[in-house]
Amino acid sequence: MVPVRKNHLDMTATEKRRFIRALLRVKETGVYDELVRIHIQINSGDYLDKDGGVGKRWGHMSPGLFPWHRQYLLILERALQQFDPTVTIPYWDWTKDQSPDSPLWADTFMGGNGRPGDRKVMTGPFARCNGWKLNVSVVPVGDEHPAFNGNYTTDDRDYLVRDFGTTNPALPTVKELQDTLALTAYDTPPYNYTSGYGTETQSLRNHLEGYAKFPWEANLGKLHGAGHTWVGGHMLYIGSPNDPIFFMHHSFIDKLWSMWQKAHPDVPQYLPVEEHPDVPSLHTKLAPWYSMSPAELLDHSKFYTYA
Ligand SMILES: [Cu+2]
Repeated sequence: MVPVRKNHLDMTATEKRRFIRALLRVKETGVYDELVRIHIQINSGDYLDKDGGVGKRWGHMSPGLFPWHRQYLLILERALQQFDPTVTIPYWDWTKDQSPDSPLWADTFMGGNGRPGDRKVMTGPFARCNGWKLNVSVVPVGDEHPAFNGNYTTDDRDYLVRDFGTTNPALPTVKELQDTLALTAYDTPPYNYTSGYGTETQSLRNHLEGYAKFPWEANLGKLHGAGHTWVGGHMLYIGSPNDPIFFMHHSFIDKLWSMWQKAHPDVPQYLPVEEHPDVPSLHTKLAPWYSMSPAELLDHSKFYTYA
């Protein structure tokens, strides 16, 4: 039987408790921090290579966004299941679940916003005072916007930071999501942060990632980007997996990818198909694991389903 990922709003108190307990165990083993390290390494390389020429952008500003994060989440999910086979990564549907008072941020689940001033998270299982210690804490260096900045340095703060609604006051709307899911091209050259923006071509990937927008939209940084920036704090930059909400955010992104596939079965499900110098092609095994390609990750239903 294939595990089922659920909207956290549909989970029982026991299911939520088991998810949190498994997360805390995986943190203890060091596997969690290893995943944070991998994300920083890959994300940094992706951003530094945003205009191409350095190597491949594996998981950001790249068609690899969806398959790369799918494999990344699967690694966490399997680690969680070693402790508790019933656990899956729930998702957060931020088009509907937008209140800071959502059960999402309860003390028994994800914990709340950071406190005034230093924005340190003080409640819930991921508060420093309750034992959640950041071992791979980094901050960006330089003036570039965090969503483009691949330069980082060690941060002395070993606690989680959140700052709801400050960098970005609005979570995504149903309309921007629907218009994005209606796009018919998975991605388009040059397969970076400019794909499908201000042109006749399209890029589901770049619109969902948040670097492209429709003429009626005011700001860049929507959908995937907006989820990160609304939570703020660690979710703003490359150390974002330090905040476990990262995984629930990306679980929803992963679900959206599968919804798009279902809605557009007759177009190429991944591009590029041919070998490409800057990004993974359909059959490129993804770094840093080199075990699965986008082609092998296209169908999630062999790994899990969505309720
Ligand atoms: Cu990422």
